Amino acid sequence: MITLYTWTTPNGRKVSILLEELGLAYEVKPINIGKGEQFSPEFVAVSANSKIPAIVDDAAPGGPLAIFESAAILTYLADTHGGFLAREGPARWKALEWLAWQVSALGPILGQLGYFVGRAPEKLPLAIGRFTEETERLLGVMDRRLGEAPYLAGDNYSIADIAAYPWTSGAFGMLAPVLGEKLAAFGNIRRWLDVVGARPAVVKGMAVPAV
Ligand SMILES: N[C@@H](CCC(=O)N[C@@H](CS)C(=O)NCC(=O)O)C(=O)O
Repeated sequence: MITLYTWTTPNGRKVSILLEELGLAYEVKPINIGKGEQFSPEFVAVSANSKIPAIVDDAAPGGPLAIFESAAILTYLADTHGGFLAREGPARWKALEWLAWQVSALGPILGQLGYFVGRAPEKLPLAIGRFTEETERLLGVMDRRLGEAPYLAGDNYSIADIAAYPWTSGAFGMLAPVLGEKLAAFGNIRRWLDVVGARPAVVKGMAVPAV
Protein backbone atom coordinates (compact mmCIF):
# COMPACT_ATOMS: atom_id res chain seq x y z
CA MET A 1 0.00 0.00 0.00
CA ILE A 2 1.15 3.55 -0.75
CA THR A 3 0.66 6.25 1.89
CA LEU A 4 0.45 9.80 0.55
CA TYR A 5 1.27 12.66 2.91
CA THR A 6 -0.34 15.73 1.41
CA TRP A 7 -2.30 18.94 1.82
CA THR A 8 -4.70 21.10 -0.22
CA THR A 9 -1.92 22.66 -2.28
CA PRO A 10 -0.61 22.25 -5.84
CA ASN A 11 2.49 20.20 -5.01
CA GLY A 12 0.44 17.61 -3.13
CA ARG A 13 -2.16 17.37 -5.89
CA LYS A 14 0.41 16.43 -8.51
CA VAL A 15 0.87 13.13 -6.70
CA SER A 16 -2.81 12.41 -6.03
CA ILE A 17 -3.51 13.02 -9.74
CA LEU A 18 -0.84 10.52 -10.80
CA LEU A 19 -2.01 7.93 -8.25
CA GLU A 20 -5.55 8.30 -9.66
CA GLU A 21 -4.27 8.09 -13.26
CA LEU A 22 -2.38 4.89 -12.44
CA GLY A 23 -5.43 3.45 -10.64
CA LEU A 24 -3.36 2.66 -7.53
CA ALA A 25 -4.80 2.14 -4.06
CA TYR A 26 -3.43 4.70 -1.60
CA GLU A 27 -4.04 5.98 1.88
CA VAL A 28 -4.12 9.75 2.39
CA LYS A 29 -2.51 11.28 5.48
CA PRO A 30 -3.35 15.00 5.57
CA ILE A 31 -0.52 17.17 6.91
CA ASN A 32 -1.98 20.55 7.84
CA ILE A 33 0.87 22.89 6.90
CA GLY A 34 -1.11 25.87 8.25
CA LYS A 35 -0.92 24.30 11.70
CA GLY A 36 2.77 23.33 11.47
CA GLU A 37 2.18 19.57 11.21
CA GLN A 38 5.01 19.39 8.63
CA PHE A 39 7.49 19.89 11.48
CA SER A 40 6.33 16.93 13.59
CA PRO A 41 9.06 14.29 14.16
CA GLU A 42 6.82 11.61 12.59
CA PHE A 43 6.52 13.59 9.35
CA VAL A 44 10.17 14.70 9.27
CA ALA A 45 11.12 11.00 9.43
CA VAL A 46 9.37 10.64 6.05
CA SER A 47 10.07 14.08 4.55
CA ALA A 48 13.40 15.50 5.78
CA ASN A 49 12.66 18.94 4.29
CA SER A 50 9.32 19.32 6.16
CA LYS A 51 7.33 19.82 2.96
CA ILE A 52 4.48 17.90 1.38
CA PRO A 53 4.12 15.81 -0.72
CA ALA A 54 5.81 12.63 0.47
CA ILE A 55 4.96 8.97 0.03
CA VAL A 56 5.79 5.70 1.72
CA ASP A 57 5.51 2.66 -0.53
CA ASP A 58 5.35 -0.49 1.60
CA ALA A 59 5.57 -2.65 -1.50
CA ALA A 60 8.59 -0.94 -3.09
CA PRO A 61 11.09 -3.22 -4.80
CA GLY A 62 13.66 -4.01 -2.08
CA GLY A 63 11.44 -3.02 0.86
CA PRO A 64 9.45 -0.05 2.20
CA LEU A 65 10.58 3.25 0.72
CA ALA A 66 9.89 6.86 1.78
CA ILE A 67 10.30 9.59 -0.89
CA PHE A 68 9.83 13.38 -0.73
CA GLU A 69 10.08 16.00 -3.55
CA SER A 70 7.26 15.83 -6.05
CA ALA A 71 9.50 15.29 -9.11
CA ALA A 72 11.16 12.28 -7.48
CA ILE A 73 7.79 10.85 -6.42
CA LEU A 74 6.22 11.30 -9.87
CA THR A 75 9.22 9.73 -11.60
CA TYR A 76 9.30 6.82 -9.15
CA LEU A 77 5.58 6.07 -9.49
CA ALA A 78 5.61 6.45 -13.29
CA ASP A 79 8.63 4.17 -13.69
CA THR A 80 7.52 1.60 -11.12
CA HIS A 81 3.98 1.32 -12.44
CA GLY A 82 4.69 1.93 -16.13
CA GLY A 83 2.65 4.97 -17.07
CA PHE A 84 2.84 8.61 -18.11
CA LEU A 85 6.63 8.59 -18.64
CA ALA A 86 8.23 6.97 -21.66
CA ARG A 87 10.76 4.29 -20.74
CA GLU A 88 13.35 5.71 -23.14
CA GLY A 89 13.92 8.01 -26.05
CA PRO A 90 13.20 11.70 -26.64
CA ALA A 91 9.72 11.57 -25.07
CA ARG A 92 11.28 10.53 -21.73
CA TRP A 93 13.83 13.36 -21.76
CA LYS A 94 11.29 15.96 -22.86
CA ALA A 95 8.97 14.92 -20.01
CA LEU A 96 11.82 15.12 -17.48
CA GLU A 97 12.94 18.46 -18.95
CA TRP A 98 9.48 20.05 -18.49
CA LEU A 99 9.09 18.37 -15.09
CA ALA A 100 12.38 19.98 -13.98
CA TRP A 101 11.18 23.32 -15.39
CA GLN A 102 7.95 23.05 -13.43
CA VAL A 103 9.59 22.23 -10.07
CA SER A 104 12.44 24.71 -10.45
CA ALA A 105 10.68 27.64 -12.13
CA LEU A 106 6.90 27.68 -12.56
CA GLY A 107 6.06 26.31 -9.09
CA PRO A 108 8.47 28.41 -7.00
CA ILE A 109 7.70 31.66 -8.87
CA LEU A 110 3.92 31.19 -8.64
CA GLY A 111 4.38 30.22 -4.98
CA GLN A 112 6.26 33.46 -4.28
CA LEU A 113 3.69 35.51 -6.19
CA GLY A 114 0.89 33.89 -4.20
CA TYR A 115 2.72 34.66 -0.96
CA PHE A 116 3.43 38.33 -1.73
CA VAL A 117 -0.07 38.95 -3.09
CA GLY A 118 -2.07 36.98 -0.53
CA ARG A 119 -0.24 36.13 2.66
CA ALA A 120 2.64 38.58 3.25
CA PRO A 121 1.97 40.89 6.22
CA GLU A 122 3.01 43.88 4.10
CA LYS A 123 2.23 44.69 0.43
CA LEU A 124 5.63 45.05 -1.27
CA PRO A 125 5.17 46.44 -4.82
CA LEU A 126 8.74 45.54 -5.82
CA ALA A 127 8.29 41.87 -4.90
CA ILE A 128 4.79 41.67 -6.43
CA GLY A 129 6.07 43.35 -9.63
CA ARG A 130 9.10 41.07 -9.89
CA PHE A 131 7.13 37.83 -9.43
CA THR A 132 4.26 39.00 -11.67
CA GLU A 133 6.73 39.76 -14.46
CA GLU A 134 8.50 36.42 -14.11
CA THR A 135 5.15 34.56 -13.95
CA GLU A 136 4.11 36.20 -17.22
CA ARG A 137 7.43 35.25 -18.80
CA LEU A 138 7.10 31.63 -17.67
CA LEU A 139 3.50 31.38 -18.87
CA GLY A 140 4.75 32.73 -22.21
CA VAL A 141 7.35 29.95 -22.36
CA MET A 142 4.67 27.35 -21.58
CA ASP A 143 2.21 28.82 -24.08
CA ARG A 144 4.80 28.69 -26.87
CA ARG A 145 5.57 25.06 -26.06
CA LEU A 146 1.87 24.18 -26.10
CA GLY A 147 1.62 25.93 -29.48
CA GLU A 148 4.15 23.43 -30.87
CA ALA A 149 2.80 20.26 -29.25
CA PRO A 150 -0.45 19.18 -27.56
CA TYR A 151 1.33 18.32 -24.30
CA LEU A 152 4.50 19.54 -22.61
CA ALA A 153 6.53 16.44 -23.50
CA GLY A 154 5.14 16.28 -27.05
CA ASP A 155 2.35 14.09 -28.38
CA ASN A 156 1.49 12.34 -25.12
CA TYR A 157 0.15 13.41 -21.73
CA SER A 158 2.87 12.77 -19.13
CA ILE A 159 4.02 13.50 -15.59
CA ALA A 160 5.19 16.91 -16.87
CA ASP A 161 1.55 17.88 -17.54
CA ILE A 162 0.48 16.37 -14.22
CA ALA A 163 3.09 18.49 -12.39
CA ALA A 164 2.15 21.68 -14.22
CA TYR A 165 -1.65 21.37 -14.05
CA PRO A 166 -2.37 22.25 -10.38
CA TRP A 167 -0.07 25.29 -10.53
CA THR A 168 -1.30 26.55 -13.89
CA SER A 169 -4.97 26.14 -13.00
CA GLY A 170 -4.18 28.19 -9.86
CA ALA A 171 -2.58 30.93 -11.97
CA PHE A 172 -5.68 31.09 -14.20
CA GLY A 173 -7.99 30.86 -11.16
CA MET A 174 -6.86 32.37 -7.86
CA LEU A 175 -4.19 34.59 -9.44
CA ALA A 176 -6.38 35.84 -12.30
CA PRO A 177 -7.16 39.13 -10.48
CA VAL A 178 -3.39 39.79 -10.28
CA LEU A 179 -2.40 38.61 -13.75
CA GLY A 180 -5.46 40.25 -15.32
CA GLU A 181 -5.88 40.59 -19.06
CA LYS A 182 -2.38 39.23 -19.72
CA LEU A 183 -3.86 35.73 -19.35
CA ALA A 184 -5.92 36.28 -22.52
CA ALA A 185 -2.72 35.99 -24.57
CA PHE A 186 -2.17 32.40 -23.45
CA GLY A 187 -4.69 30.57 -25.63
CA ASN A 188 -2.59 27.42 -25.95
CA ILE A 189 -2.46 27.07 -22.17
CA ARG A 190 -6.24 27.53 -21.96
CA ARG A 191 -6.78 24.74 -24.52
CA TRP A 192 -4.42 22.47 -22.55
CA LEU A 193 -6.09 23.36 -19.20
CA ASP A 194 -9.48 22.36 -20.65
CA VAL A 195 -8.16 19.03 -21.98
CA VAL A 196 -6.14 18.08 -18.90
CA GLY A 197 -8.77 19.38 -16.44
CA ALA A 198 -11.46 17.21 -18.05
CA ARG A 199 -9.61 13.96 -17.25
CA PRO A 200 -11.52 12.06 -14.53
CA ALA A 201 -8.28 11.28 -12.64
CA VAL A 202 -7.37 14.96 -12.60
CA VAL A 203 -10.79 15.88 -11.21
CA LYS A 204 -10.42 13.22 -8.49
CA GLY A 205 -6.78 14.03 -7.69
CA MET A 206 -7.52 17.74 -7.37
CA ALA A 207 -10.06 16.95 -4.62
CA VAL A 208 -7.43 15.23 -2.41
CA PRO A 209 -7.18 15.57 0.54
CA ALA A 210 -10.85 15.86 1.38
CA VAL A 211 -10.65 18.16 4.41
N1 LIG B 1 10.13 21.22 -4.23
C1 LIG B 1 9.07 20.68 -3.41
C2 LIG B 1 8.19 21.79 -2.89
C3 LIG B 1 7.20 21.29 -1.87
C4 LIG B 1 6.46 22.44 -1.21
O1 LIG B 1 6.84 23.61 -1.31
N2 LIG B 1 5.39 22.08 -0.47
C5 LIG B 1 4.64 23.08 0.27
C6 LIG B 1 3.16 22.95 -0.01
S1 LIG B 1 2.75 23.16 -1.73
C7 LIG B 1 4.86 22.86 1.76
O2 LIG B 1 4.90 21.75 2.22
N3 LIG B 1 4.98 23.94 2.52
C8 LIG B 1 5.16 23.88 3.94
C9 LIG B 1 6.15 24.88 4.45
O3 LIG B 1 6.72 25.62 3.64
O4 LIG B 1 6.36 24.92 5.66
C10 LIG B 1 8.27 19.65 -4.22
O5 LIG B 1 8.16 19.82 -5.45
O6 LIG B 1 7.78 18.67 -3.64
